[in-house]
Amino acid sequence: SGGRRPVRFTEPALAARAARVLRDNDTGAVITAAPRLYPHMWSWDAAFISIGLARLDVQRAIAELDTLFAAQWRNGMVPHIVFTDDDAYFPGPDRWGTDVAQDGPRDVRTSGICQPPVHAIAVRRVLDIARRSGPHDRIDAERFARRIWPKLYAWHRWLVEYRTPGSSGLIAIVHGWESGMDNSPRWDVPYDAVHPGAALPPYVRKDVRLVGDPAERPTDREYDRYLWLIEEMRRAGYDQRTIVENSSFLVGDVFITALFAVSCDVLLELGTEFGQEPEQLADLADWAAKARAAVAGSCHSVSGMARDRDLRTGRWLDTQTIAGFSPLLCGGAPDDVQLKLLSLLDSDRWAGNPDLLAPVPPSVSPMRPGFNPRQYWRGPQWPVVVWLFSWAFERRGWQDRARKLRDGGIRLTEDGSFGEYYEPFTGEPLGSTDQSWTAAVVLDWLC
Ligand code: 9WN
Repeated sequence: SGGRRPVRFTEPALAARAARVLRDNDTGAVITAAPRLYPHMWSWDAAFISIGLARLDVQRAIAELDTLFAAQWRNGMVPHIVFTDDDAYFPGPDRWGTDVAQDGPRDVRTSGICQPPVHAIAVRRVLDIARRSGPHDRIDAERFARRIWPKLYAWHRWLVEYRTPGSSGLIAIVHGWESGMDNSPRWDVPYDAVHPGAALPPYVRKDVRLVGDPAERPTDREYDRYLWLIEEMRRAGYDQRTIVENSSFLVGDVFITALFAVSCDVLLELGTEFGQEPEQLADLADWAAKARAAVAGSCHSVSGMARDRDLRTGRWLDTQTIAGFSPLLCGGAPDDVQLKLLSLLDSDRWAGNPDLLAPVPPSVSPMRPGFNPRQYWRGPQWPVVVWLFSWAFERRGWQDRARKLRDGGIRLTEDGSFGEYYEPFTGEPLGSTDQSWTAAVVLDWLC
């Protein structure tokens, strides 16, 4: 592996490079997710980016989250993309056609789906950092937290109102992009049931031209399905009830459900501190408990791994991926299940695999058939996912484990390229470089 990665920056040099990536990706209005491949604001990227920004400039961190929430739909949904006027990304705002949506925002163009609810976590982190950085930052961040709280609450309420159909208690997604793990093998079975119709308007991908090797991106077959689902939603006028009722893809996402549980906890803590309405606080406690129970209830009786559920067929999806460790993020699984998951995580099937350059869990187990070390969510390691587990472990009081993941995350990224994802054995950066959220989580680890 040394051959491919001759460079190892010292921590101060790495932090300086990370800060430069965030500055360079700043258009003045938003920090784009990546310089060429992703020239817009993405929802969960913006949350992580604000955490990194808080280490540099609390005002700028606040502005980023304010910009995202200015694009919040009137029904509460936080859209997965807020478009800039750059047209280098496909599908752009015209293809999404959300202008027909009744609930869409008026002044900005957005996509018509959402992404994982990590925003309360970001607000909490920005506030904590600001409180340590000085009285002005503290006052600004407290004002901001009060101001954004009702918007966060509305976003969480939207997920409960529109996205917990049926009895599984899992939060449902209507497109793999909503999971943030687009082409994860988690979605292979449900995508097999998506049949792009003849009415799918033709399109030309732009992403494959912007990466070193198109094989690092999803396939054309996958893109046909991604685009077909957009077509279905467009035809439904982006009406949520219609979409959840009819779309050809409806899956209970266990990873989102776990993040939702812990985000509700965080939002409840913030709301308690800032004296928000008791009824709303009670809602959050209730939503967190239900989400946690749904995650625990999804665990496989033998492996202990948490599972997604295809809500169109009612079948559990047994594909083992990083999402199987979701109960470790939010807690609530029985002790024996939790122990099983922790030892699995440490084993050679996951983070303990001796061939990994950095001992952090890949998106899919290197021992699983179909594992692809170079393709997107089918094998590579993703620094943001490592950050989420290290953050959650710290919160749960598992300091040693949190530290190990943080150190592994630095090992993975110390070449200073800020890859979108990494080949787990060689540490080669893949997808985009100078990816904003990678730079942001590295900054958070280093400060
Ligand atoms: C589609 C921006 C986003 C991330 C996702 C990641 C990737 C987009 C794409 O990039 O998805 O939303 O075009 O591949 O999978 O998690 O938010 O970084």
